[in-house]
Amino acid sequence: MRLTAVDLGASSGRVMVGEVGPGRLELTEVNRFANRPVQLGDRLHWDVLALFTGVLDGLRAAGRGGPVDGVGIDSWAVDVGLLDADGALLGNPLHHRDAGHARGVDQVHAVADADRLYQVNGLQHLPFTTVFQLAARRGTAQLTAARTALLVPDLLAHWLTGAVSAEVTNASTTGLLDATTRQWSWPLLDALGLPRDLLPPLVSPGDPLGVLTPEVLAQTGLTGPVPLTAVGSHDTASAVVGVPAATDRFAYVSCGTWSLVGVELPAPVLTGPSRAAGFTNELGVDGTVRYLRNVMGLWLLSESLRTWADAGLPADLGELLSAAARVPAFTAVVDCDDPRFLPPGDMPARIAALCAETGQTPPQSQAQTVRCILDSLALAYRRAVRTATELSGTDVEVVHVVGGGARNTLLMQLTADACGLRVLAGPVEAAALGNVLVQARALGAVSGGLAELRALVRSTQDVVRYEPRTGSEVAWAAIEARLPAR
Ligand code: LFR
Repeated sequence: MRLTAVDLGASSGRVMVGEVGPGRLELTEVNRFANRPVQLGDRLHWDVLALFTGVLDGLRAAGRGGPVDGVGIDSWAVDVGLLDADGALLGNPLHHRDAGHARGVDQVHAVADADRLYQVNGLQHLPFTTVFQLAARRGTAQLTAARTALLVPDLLAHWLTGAVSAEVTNASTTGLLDATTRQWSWPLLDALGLPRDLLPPLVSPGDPLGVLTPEVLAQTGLTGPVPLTAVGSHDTASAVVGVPAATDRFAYVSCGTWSLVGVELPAPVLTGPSRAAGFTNELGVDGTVRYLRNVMGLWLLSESLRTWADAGLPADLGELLSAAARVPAFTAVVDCDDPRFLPPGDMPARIAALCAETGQTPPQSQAQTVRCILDSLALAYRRAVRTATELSGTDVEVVHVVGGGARNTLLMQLTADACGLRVLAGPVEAAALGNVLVQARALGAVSGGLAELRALVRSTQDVVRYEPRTGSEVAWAAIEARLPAR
């Protein structure tokens, strides 16, 4: 079966063709396009029409290579497009790195304090969660006119098929879904004064969403009917499906712009210590819980590169990583989760300021800055993996790293050293693989549960193994002691 996966990330979108069948899983990229956020006045937006165009171009390219048997969409989470009563888009969706969302936090906490909120939605506190975004926009002309809020993959699915739905893995990141019942939390919505019909009916990965409209078929040259299937539409949910685990005892790092670090569980952990440690209970494919925390991730590196390029400094990632490998370890480490790193801006300056604040010598060179970022990320992964297992009462024997960061050999070795565990790095395109696998299963090309889907990833994709180096535990324990846990 020949399936297309639309996988949208914070800096680029991709359309991939997956050839899937028993023993077969091959992915080919047919379109990659930039995803450039747009600052308009004081607000940061997604250019969602440009993304839609990239999707159409990708479908057209997919069709040139053979028949297209289906489509699935995944993207980053949280952000929504608002539709008016005519179904028209009310402005471009706001980007979660827009600082204005945080204004909604107090408004939400006024009706449900942080403890209560965690009991309901099980989410780590992030100031940009959809519930805060919507609360911050209460009373605006736009939200008043809105009749439907659609998460980004659901918005694209709507434009491709006409379907109006909310896929549950992504819905679980909004803060408006009850982590226990896995339904929209009407009491929370009512308390916030948000209309219930703003939120569309929930669907699950594997559910059929409809077929591409005649207009889309005409625009892409595809021959219908082409079914659109709900997948784990939250990219992290699809990426976790694409983890090539051979055991249940694994932790994962989905390593892209964000790093999502955690374990897979059958049920949420809604305890006070779990909330205090910033752990989230997002939903995964097949009823699983993604018990994880957000680590600021490669954003620290990509924003540093952007800052250097803007200043006319060398910004070649490969060269900087080689230079960083030669820098002595642990010159300085920062808390990657400091909220000051969230918005776009001058990361090297922010890193230097944080080092000075914590009594460390700030990095002097670009290579030292890169090394500081990588050491700090590995330290954050160590803490998150250990805390996830402690709080959930699980035990892991391996850390799987998937996503673009799996290519970063220095970061992978540091992660193995810091966690004191074997790291299996790859596949890079785990989200697209998870996307096509869930479609393939729904359409009958493969069968089985997550274990069978992961076995297919394992037998078909390249994975690189990193073992922790002897003696590293002493060094990492010392560095951990230098930086107080948040
Ligand atoms: C990763 C991701 C994270 C989510 C963040 C914002 O791409 O989806 O899981 O917390 O983006 O939506």
